[in-house]
Amino acid sequence: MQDNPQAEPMHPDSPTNRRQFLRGAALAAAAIAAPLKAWVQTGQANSPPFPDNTASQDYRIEIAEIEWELSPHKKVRTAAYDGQIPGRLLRLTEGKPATIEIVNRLDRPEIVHWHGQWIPVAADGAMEEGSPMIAPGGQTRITFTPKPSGLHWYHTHVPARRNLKLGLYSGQFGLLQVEPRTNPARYDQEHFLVLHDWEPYFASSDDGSQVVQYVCGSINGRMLGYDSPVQVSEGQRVLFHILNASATEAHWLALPGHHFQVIAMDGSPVGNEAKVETLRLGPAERISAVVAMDTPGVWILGEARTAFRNTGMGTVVEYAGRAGKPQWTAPARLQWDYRAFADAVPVIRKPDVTVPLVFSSRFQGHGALDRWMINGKSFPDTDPVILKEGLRHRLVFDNRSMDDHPVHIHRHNFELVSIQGAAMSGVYKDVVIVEARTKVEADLVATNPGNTLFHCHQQDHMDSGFMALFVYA
Ligand SMILES: [Cu+2]
Repeated sequence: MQDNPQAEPMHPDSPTNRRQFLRGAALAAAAIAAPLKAWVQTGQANSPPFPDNTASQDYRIEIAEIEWELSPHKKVRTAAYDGQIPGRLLRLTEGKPATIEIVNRLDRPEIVHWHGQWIPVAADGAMEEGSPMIAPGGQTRITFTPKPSGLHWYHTHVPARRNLKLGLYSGQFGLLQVEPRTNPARYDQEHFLVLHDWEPYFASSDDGSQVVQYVCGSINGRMLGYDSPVQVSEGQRVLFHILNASATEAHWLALPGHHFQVIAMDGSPVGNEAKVETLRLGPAERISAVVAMDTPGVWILGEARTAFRNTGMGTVVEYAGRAGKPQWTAPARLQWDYRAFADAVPVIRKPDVTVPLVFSSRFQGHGALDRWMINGKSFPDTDPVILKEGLRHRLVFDNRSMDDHPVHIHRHNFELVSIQGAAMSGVYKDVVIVEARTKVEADLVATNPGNTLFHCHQQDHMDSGFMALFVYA
């Protein structure tokens, strides 16, 4: 494990890459504006934060501009779903057809992507695949059969480019929980946590190119200290379903005195339900983890890095009968390795086809966003990848750049089969962080014909060419 950068212990407050260093500096200054004094009841309870509409598989989503209160001291104007952030939790049953009506009250075209679902192009919600856009003031109705089960989400798929009001910089995201026919998880309560960064702005990185930074962060649309606490009792097992809905930032989470037993990633049960002290979620990644509540107190569940936590990215876990100021203790190190959740003995399979995908960037000059390339070309000029139905395609993600990339495949998932040459199995994902200067291999079995978009989920990267279309032969 020594040679794997994912296993390198990092102090929570030391920079983990060049961009984080830069951001840490800017955020430290911004943090002063985020007082942690008012642990108020807001009425926007953490539990249950969402209406539970299990009776019907039919939903209506309205996209409109709103003013949203992240805290009594911080309001943002943003586009959102159904007047709330995050949008409503949609609970659907696997295999039972659902109809969703989407109304666009904005003055620009929009589109809603069903992230993690293996559904037809017409419903998937990616214009690059050929899904229809929803006209300004228009509406559409889509029908699909939810599959697979697990924690997924829905979000806008419009490019933002230099307009930081658009795409995932906005509040257009919500959770989709697809219930399996049988639910084997053992827990006393279930909580959903959605991370997001707010008030994006362009800043210069140390090499002169532009990157996006943020003034504040939230969990379930509220800054730390301004949401109702997660209320637990000693001895309970609490299942947290966590989504990172940030446009560009990976986040680290910790709950002092507790461990997370990871049971699923991106909605798929993992080969080994390992217990860890810190979680890392790249943009669009999901983790479902059980926490045994065995350290009574009032705790902050938050970004493990102080600069980010101080922008508001945290919530409070409060044991019954305990009161007082929420406590924070930094984890000893930031540690995350997908291989911890793999089968104990890897199942080795031979691919039918190997697909090399080399990621690189080109500096576009001072004050400009880098241009991103797959196999030397930027979208829309990237070469399409040809999939053959029924075959196992080994995707070789070769990241030759200095940035980490959370790469995402639409309408399918893939199984991680190696990281830096070490074989693994049993971890299925639809987003994987390929760290700077590393190689990850993942097997995609082509079972859902139709155009399939592959891209980096970092909004500024996908907008700058980091996309390719996979098409069935
Ligand atoms: Cu990227």
